[in-house]
Amino acid sequence: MKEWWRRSVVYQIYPKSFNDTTGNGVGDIQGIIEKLDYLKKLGVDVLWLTPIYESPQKDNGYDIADYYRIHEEYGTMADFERLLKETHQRGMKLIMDLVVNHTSTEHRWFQEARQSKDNPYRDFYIWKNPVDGGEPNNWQSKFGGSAWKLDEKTGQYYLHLFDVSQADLNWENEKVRNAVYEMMHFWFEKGIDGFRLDVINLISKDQRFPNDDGSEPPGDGRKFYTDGPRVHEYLHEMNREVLAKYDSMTVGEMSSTSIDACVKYSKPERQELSMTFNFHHLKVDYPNGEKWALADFDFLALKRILSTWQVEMNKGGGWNALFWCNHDQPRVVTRYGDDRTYHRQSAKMLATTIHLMQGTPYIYQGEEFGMTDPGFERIEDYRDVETVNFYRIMKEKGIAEERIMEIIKRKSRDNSRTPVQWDDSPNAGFTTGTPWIGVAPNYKTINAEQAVADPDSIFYHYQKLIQLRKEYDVMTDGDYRLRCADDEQLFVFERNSQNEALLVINNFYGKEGTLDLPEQWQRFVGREKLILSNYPDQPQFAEKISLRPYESLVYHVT
Ligand code: TEU
Repeated sequence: MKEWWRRSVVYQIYPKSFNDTTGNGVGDIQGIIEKLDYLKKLGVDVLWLTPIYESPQKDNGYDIADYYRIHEEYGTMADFERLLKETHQRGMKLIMDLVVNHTSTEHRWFQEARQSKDNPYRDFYIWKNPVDGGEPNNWQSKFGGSAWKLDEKTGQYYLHLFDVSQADLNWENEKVRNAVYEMMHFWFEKGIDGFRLDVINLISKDQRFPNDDGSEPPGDGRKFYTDGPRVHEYLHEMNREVLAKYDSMTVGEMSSTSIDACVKYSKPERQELSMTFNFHHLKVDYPNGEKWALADFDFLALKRILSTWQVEMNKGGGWNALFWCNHDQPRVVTRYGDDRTYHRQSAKMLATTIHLMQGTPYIYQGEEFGMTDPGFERIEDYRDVETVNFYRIMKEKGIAEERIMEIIKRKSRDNSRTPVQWDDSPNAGFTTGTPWIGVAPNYKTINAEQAVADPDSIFYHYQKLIQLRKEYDVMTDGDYRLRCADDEQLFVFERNSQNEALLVINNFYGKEGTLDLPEQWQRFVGREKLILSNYPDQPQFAEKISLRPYESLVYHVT
């Protein structure tokens, strides 16, 4: 079916932490195969694997050394081909992660390029001469420090927007683009169903490479490469040369982007991508836009941002990827919900909020049964390169260890990278060995086995959300309207299509609330049908509706 991905629900697998069958403490492909029936039971349509290519693992696979080989800790190409076959046999699809803004500095191309200035691969990367004896400009890496590294051998700097081990590819070079397209064909010819494209909106840099004068925050140079000058040209070329030749889906990860850009990336007529991830709703707890600082989340800003993206993307003809969690973000039930008293109610409410919007929903491994942040207190418990870099930079600035660890505990990407909690056995059933990162201490009470055995668990709420998406076209095709915009506790919105409508009511806080039913809905009293809730019983649908802590209700009317 054309554009099957509009009606699909995607499940993101971070293989390193998913399921280990060899006892080496690292998840593997065979471990994914052994959980396919569990994923089929949940009801997801598409699996997204984060990178499984050969990699030195400095950034857990987002530093690729060979796009054509499987990282040995995860298994072999034969294992991958078996996973793909078993996934398809269950009626599910599989997409891979495409990381082509940069490669590992251990990639053959970079190893060649650094040999000499006239090496044929030199222009696969971005090299600049020193300026005033130092870095070519003041751009900063997203993992801290300068975005330039001096290569002593040739006396030039190379650009790395992420870790120093991740050298940015030069997309101005047609040979780079053709090498990427050739590699994409290789994976499509194996039978995959699409790609998630890593920071794909960063691939086109302003070729002047100017200093950032700091006139616009954060002044780290990102305005000179984010949604850059030729990015749409490149993506349209990628679509023409590769994507259009397959019945595929693509989702672009857009770092620091804009609504206008995302409409352009995902508007079908432009023939670029299917949909986009943006992160604006996951920065409402970044004081002054700063990730590595603490603030409670701004609920009104959250409602406003999510609603604006819904309305503008719908108006513009774009398509949203809907998500709270991924391998870079803390677990949403800890971040925006309550992972203690109202763990179950708040997890279900958050799931309902995002799945009832217009777009394609993504579930991150373990989210479906309410995995939480692990609460690690010591820097020795962390593995993430971004976290470790932040820790080092803050220590160099003389910030107190206690303050640094308080921030890391809330913000680290490792919060979502602890092993999936399968059951209450040692290491939560993830491995018989020593896990590469610690297991969250609450695995004995929060695990998949317990969830599948409990009809009222978070797992079955996600299963129901997926079933409703198949049953009610309005969940996919309906428009979006925010109601009660100024309410500081309730997130109320409706979805309307030709002959049906949904009213979604979410109490975002652990206290009672009252909804004054929007006037437009009072005519439906007595005609409504409750299709989803997160308490065993439900309040009466009337002009005033009393809501319990984190209570979430979805009404359908025709
Ligand atoms: O993430 C892009 C990115 O900017 C993330 O690092 C995230 O926004 C940031 O860490 C939030 O603090 C992609 C991948 O998802 C991430 O895992 C990689 O580290 C990064 O690109 C480089 O490939």
